[in-house]
Amino acid sequence: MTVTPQTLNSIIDNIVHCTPVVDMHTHLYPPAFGPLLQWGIDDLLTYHYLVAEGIRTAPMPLDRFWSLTKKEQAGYVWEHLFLRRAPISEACRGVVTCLQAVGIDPRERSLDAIRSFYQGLNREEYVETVFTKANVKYAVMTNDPFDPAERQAWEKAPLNHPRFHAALRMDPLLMNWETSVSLLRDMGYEVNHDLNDKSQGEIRRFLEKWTDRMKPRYLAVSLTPDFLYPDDSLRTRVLDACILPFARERNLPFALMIGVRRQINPALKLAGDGVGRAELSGLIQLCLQHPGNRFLVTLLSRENQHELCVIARKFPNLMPFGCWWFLNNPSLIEEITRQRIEMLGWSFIPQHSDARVLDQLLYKWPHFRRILVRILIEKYTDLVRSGWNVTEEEIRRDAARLLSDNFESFVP
Ligand code: HDL
Ligand code: ZN
Repeated sequence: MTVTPQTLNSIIDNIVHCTPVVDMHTHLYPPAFGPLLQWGIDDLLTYHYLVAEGIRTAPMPLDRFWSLTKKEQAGYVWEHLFLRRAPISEACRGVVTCLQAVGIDPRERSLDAIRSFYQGLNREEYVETVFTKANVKYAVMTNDPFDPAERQAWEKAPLNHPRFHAALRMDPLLMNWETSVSLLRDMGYEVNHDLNDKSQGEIRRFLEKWTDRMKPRYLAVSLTPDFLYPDDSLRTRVLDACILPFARERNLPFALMIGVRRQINPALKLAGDGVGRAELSGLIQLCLQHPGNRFLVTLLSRENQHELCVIARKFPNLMPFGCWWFLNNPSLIEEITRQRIEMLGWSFIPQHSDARVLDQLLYKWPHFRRILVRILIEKYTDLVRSGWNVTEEEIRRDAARLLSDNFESFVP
């Protein structure tokens, strides 16, 4: 049915909110992984984004803050960012959206009263409640075999939950070969520092074992802004001899997350990372020299976004995704998503949540959908004004591309 300018807004709003999303990058875990799954108000309030914001508002020294219990840390954040100030930042507003989504009275200021709501929940049922409310089909995790807690979880229970899919994350392998050698040796792989043929074979064995166990949707790495390729580093040799051929053989895309200046303030721990504008010649060479590989790419710096759109126009084996981390704010999501539609049409994945706490699906996706509705209303209105007639079925098809189909066709 052809839509009119009068009906366009409500049709787009309804379709975007009713279209399930695939959340292709998160730090969530299924209940079977035990304490790795963060959820509830105290985990929400101690999210590293809020720790960084909270520390700015009050004079508590960081070592004293880290000596507090999680509940005390949550109380500190609640006091300084919610009670003494309106929770106006995106991460603060997100907590408010989460509370509203589960029916907690927004006038409730007692953290203990809020806690009592979560204490009464069944965790397994709450997982289903959150995914249903957020209209998220499933979440792709970040699974790092170099993390002992992660390894232990996989050794205890294979992944068997329809709402959670794996992604094999391998930062140490590419960002810190020296450290990886001892970690891999501890795991029983006969590798050495000079990356000879034996070591290359052992890296492949590592990739095979964890791919067979995790059945990841894609391989992933987070790279610093100065990532270069090719160069005479061990990183280039690990990529060329091990990871890229393996990914091709297993038909696995490789997610490149570029632009993190890791630990610019180590005292902030997980909140201590920064951002840097990345040099993208390496990304261009990866796409050019490896046409048989598919690359999912997200960049952390706002200054790299237009360049990423241009590179994506040159390489169909590159799929841009998400408004990552410091970009996951309305003002930047607006700018980046408009740019991508104007230069790439529908051929990109607009968002991932990067959620670390289960409940965050209840804000990260509604906040994004609202922005996407605004942008699509503007873009379809422009199209109708230019003379194209748009049907409801076409809008439904296009929205599904952005929110799930592009991921599922690029990542079989
Ligand atoms: O490397 C990553 O996957 C990043 O998303 C980091 O986990 C970061 O700490 C984060 O949580 N960003 O939202
Ligand atoms: Zn992440």
